[in-house]
Amino acid sequence: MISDIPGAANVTVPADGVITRWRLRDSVGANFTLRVLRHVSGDDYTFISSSAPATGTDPGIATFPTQQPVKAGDYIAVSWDGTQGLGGIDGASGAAFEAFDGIPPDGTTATGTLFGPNTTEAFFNADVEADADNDGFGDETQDKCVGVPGPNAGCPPPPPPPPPDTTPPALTSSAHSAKLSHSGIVSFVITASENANGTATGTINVPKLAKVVRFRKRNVALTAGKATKITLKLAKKNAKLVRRALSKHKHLKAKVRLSVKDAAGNPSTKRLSLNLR
Ligand SMILES: [Ca+2]
Ligand SMILES: [Ca+2]
Ligand SMILES: [Ca+2]
Repeated sequence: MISDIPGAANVTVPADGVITRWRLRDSVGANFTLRVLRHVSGDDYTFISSSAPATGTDPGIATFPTQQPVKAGDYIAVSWDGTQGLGGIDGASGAAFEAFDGIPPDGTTATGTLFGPNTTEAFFNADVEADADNDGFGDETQDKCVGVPGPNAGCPPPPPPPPPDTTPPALTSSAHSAKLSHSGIVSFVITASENANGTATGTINVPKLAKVVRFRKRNVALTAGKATKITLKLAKKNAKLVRRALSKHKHLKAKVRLSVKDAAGNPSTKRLSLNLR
């Protein structure tokens, strides 16, 4: 366990931010971790965080990604379990370090032993990036949404999907009567609360003839909130028959039925009873 101490400015964090990568040089073995330490007093330091385990390269420089928030004045250190060799240079002018027994867990405070000055300088360093939105993602290379905090690579979570539509369209019409044209057409106006598609049809009961005549079924497309005129048409011979009954002052009704579904498939039916004139 090693950490250079005050005076070795290259291992104190200059500003609040996030460590985004770190390096080992001429180091042998696996299970090195980069530690962030916060000075308490004297030789006491609190261990704040740990990188993922890393394997050194000797000779050479090995670089590792990490994501460790830091505050100005924090220290960095390297932990290892004793089987590895951390690269360094002995007798470096001004070099000093604190050594800790074992590998203190994150969140604990441990007391180190000071070595130096003019002792070993260890070969490790780290890059700190600003984290202006304080989301733990370095703003230069990690944060995909700089200035907006969020847990997904520095971005806010996507909005939740809208709840499924389980409400059928509401159909309204104030039509109570309709004129039957000579060609056998009736029309009326209907409004749906949301876009809906379906069919319209209807019947006219002509009691005198003991006969029910039927309008041709037709497709309807309703637009949300828009009054839509629906026309239904009788077959030619039925039109003539109903016109004749009407002309004899019979009271006849067209029973109209609309069956539609919204985009989610929720069905809705509307029945109208129209006095024919
Ligand atoms: Ca950020
Ligand atoms: Ca962000
Ligand atoms: Ca709906």
